This record gives sequence, C-alpha cells and structure tokens, in this order.
Amino acid sequence: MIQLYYNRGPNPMKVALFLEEAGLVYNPVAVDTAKGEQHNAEFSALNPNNKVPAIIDGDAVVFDSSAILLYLAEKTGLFLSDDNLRERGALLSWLLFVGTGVGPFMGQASHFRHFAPDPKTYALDRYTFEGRRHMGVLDRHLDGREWMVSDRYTIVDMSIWAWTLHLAFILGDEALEEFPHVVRLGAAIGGRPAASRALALKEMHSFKPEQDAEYRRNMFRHLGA
Ligand SMILES: N[C@@H](CCC(=O)N[C@@H](CS)C(=O)NCC(=O)O)C(=O)O
Repeated sequence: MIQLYYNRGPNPMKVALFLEEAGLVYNPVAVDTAKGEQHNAEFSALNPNNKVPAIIDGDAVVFDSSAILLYLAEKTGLFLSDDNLRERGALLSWLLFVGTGVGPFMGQASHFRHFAPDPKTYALDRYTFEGRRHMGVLDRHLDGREWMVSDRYTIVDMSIWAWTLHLAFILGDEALEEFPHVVRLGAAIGGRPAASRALALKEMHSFKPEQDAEYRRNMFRHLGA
C-alpha cells in the first residue's frame, strides 16, 4: 500500500487529491512540520530535502509534489494529457511552471505577508508581485478553457487547485476577483468528492497549531536555534 507523508500544506494536498481521484489505496502518515518531524532521521531518509509530501510505493520512494504527481499519473495512466508530443510538452511545461514558479513565489509571498518580521517591505512587494504575476499567467491561459491542458482534467489542474485554497490568504481577498478563471478552476475541482476526501486528511491528525518559538525554530531554520 502507498504511504503518503503529509501535512496540511498545499503540496501534500495535490497528492492526496490524485490518490483520491484515482481510487488508490493509501495510508496517510502525518508529519508535523511545526514540531520538526520533517527533520528527524526517518523522514530525512525518505526526503533529503526535509519537506512533505513524500510517498513510498513498494520499492519506490518519491519526493516533491510534481514528481509524485507525474509518477502516479504515469503508473496509473490517469490524469495525463492527450497522448501526443504537443500535449505532453504542454503538460510538462505547466506542471513545472506550477512547481518551480507558482509554489516558491506563493510560498515566499505567504511568508513575508504573515510571518516575517519588519522591515520586510521590499521582500513582501517582490514576492507578492511575483505571486500575482504567476497567477495572472495561469488566469490568462484559463480564459476560455475549462482545463489547463488537452481539454481534460490533469495533474496540472490538481497542482493548481491546492494553491487556490490559499489564494486570498496569500495575495489578499482582491485576488479572488483578479483571477476569476483560476478561482473557477479551484471551485470546479473543490466540488468533486475526491477533493473533499483529500481535505478531510487535514482534520485526521491534530497538527500543532501554535506558531510559537518551536514552530519558528523548525520552519524558519535560518533564524538559528
Ligand atoms: N517543492 C516541494 C515543496 C514542498 C514544501 O514546501 N512542503 C511544505 C509543506 S506545503 C513543507 O514541508 N514545509 C516544511 C518546512 O519547510 O520545513 C514540493 O512541491 O513538494
């Protein structure tokens, strides 16, 4: 059975959504990153980058949400693009655009908006600008299209859905009006039973809620011990 190492963040949720959509049997293993469980020896052996998600599938260990989505999609033949090089190229481009652009910039925008101490104006402005710019790229692509690739629901849409859950928190309520096509995609996926089942994982484990000194020590390691 697949072991899914997760917390409540957007990247594990993408993978939970795939597993639920595909009807794959899996065992969710909570990694409480606020308590520093991503840094223990057992988890470091699975993901040397010390972040969730990661999966174990038989002999295979896969980390990084984009890699896991692609691995599971190729393994099952589900939620991929149409089977031709043009569409495959589009799927890879957008999947990596989300993984290497949307994710990091939205993550940093969130950090500087909600967690970083002052002075932070320059960093907050830069990452908010880049987060909005990336959302704008997605929104323009989705204008007049139901899905990102091949007119069908793929792992790219799943990857974006996870970020739509945090859109207002990261970029402010105005983002909900600024990116109507992204919001529409998120709502379409959010209405699916698989999405509700994936989100239920967040409540399955009581993750440490306090953003106290222990949280900062484990999540913001540049601050030192
Ligand atoms: N590129 C990675 C990023 C993973 C990531 O940032 N995971 C967050 C949760 S959404 C995490 O584990 N944070 C804990 C930490 O930074 O220590 C992916 O797509 O899986």
